[in-house]
Amino acid sequence: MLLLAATYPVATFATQIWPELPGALAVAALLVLVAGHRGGRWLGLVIAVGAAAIKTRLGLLTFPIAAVAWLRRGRVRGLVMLGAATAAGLGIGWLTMGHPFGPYRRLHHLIPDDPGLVVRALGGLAFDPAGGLAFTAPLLLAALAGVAALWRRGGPGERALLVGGALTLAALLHSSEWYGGGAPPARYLVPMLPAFALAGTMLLIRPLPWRRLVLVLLPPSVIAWWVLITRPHFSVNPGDGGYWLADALSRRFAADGRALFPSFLVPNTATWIVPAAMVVIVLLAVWLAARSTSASAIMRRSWIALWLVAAAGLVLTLGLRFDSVVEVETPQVRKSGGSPIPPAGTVSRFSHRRAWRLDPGNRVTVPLHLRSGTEVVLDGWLMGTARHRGWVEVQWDEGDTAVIPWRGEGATERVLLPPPPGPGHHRLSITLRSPPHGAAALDRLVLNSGEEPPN
Ligand SMILES: [Ca+2]
Repeated sequence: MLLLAATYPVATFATQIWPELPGALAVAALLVLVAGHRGGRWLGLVIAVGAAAIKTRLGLLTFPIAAVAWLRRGRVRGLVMLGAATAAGLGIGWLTMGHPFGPYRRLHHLIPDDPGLVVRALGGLAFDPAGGLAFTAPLLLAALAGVAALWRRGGPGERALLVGGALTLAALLHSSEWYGGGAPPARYLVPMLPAFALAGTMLLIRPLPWRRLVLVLLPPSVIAWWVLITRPHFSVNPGDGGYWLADALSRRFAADGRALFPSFLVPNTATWIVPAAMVVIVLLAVWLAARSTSASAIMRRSWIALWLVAAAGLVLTLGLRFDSVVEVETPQVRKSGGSPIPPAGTVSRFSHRRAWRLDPGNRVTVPLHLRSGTEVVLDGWLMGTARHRGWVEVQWDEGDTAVIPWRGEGATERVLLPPPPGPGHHRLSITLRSPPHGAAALDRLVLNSGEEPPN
């Protein structure tokens, strides 16, 4: 319980404006009420309606639990009361927001219709660092292994909670905002904390050989709590596939850190490889712990060493991997002037084409790790007078400056840049020259290895 209270997400959301923790509290209070055998019906109804009045979505969790107390005292009366309470909850939404579900959602949104989005939402809620559980609350993800036991051994209140959790999850699957918007990771799952806690308890009370290994999963939650409480601006999801740790690594090591984190908003190779690797590692650890108590003890004792080795491996990979596509707007690129496209503050940045805007005289410096014989192509588009009279000044490291004409009116203009001085780590500076009222949007650098495979 202490672990749950003192780490992510409780200790983070407790300092923020989101209604998720009051939701979790309402759920916990309802569970206590329906666990008793008498009374609590009216209070339960008030809590359920109150939670739905704060946020309609919370009603999906609170009404099923409140229903337990009413339906066991007679079906007809219970249904009438629940119907009246549901109408009251929806009525409050209608009065305050113009529609029972608020301005964005409608009833048909409860049924997802895009299989690709369903996969992205489920994968993201589990593994996206900026929108899911794996990187900030891995203990909660591990607790899911106890859901079946909770269903079997729990009372009607716990089962109603799981039904409400499934409804809430289903209601997220239609939405490209499954990650909770600009919130800390997995915001929409936070009201289900009592379900995670009870499912986790189901694991801890059984003498499973690997249960004490869960200690290994504690550091990410503590670090996430500490970072987000001391640097609250990191808790705002940029919505562009970024994540504070990936971005800090990018800046610190002048390399593409985002390529190593599995974003489900801006999918990359890591989106499929990293979750698969995590699942394999966890299954391997469970298998080892089940086979040998000494292996389990060694893993448990060396939990800090395991994390340090993982962190060292991450930094080493960052330094050794070669770039293939580098987005110019990403954090490792040093910007001397210019502005982001779309502009700062744009919601759902992942749904827009993202670039860095250069006005005349502005410059970007891109750190690159190149294979031998790499050809560098700049993708972007031009605006204003730069479409007819634009140039870029290109410089590799401290070398000579090459001036290259860059003109055109296409949605994507490609320009071949001078060859790099050789393989390895280099810095490429690009400066825009154009008459006043010209600008260029630098989208990405595409690095084609010179050693094409023979056809
Ligand atoms: Ca881009």
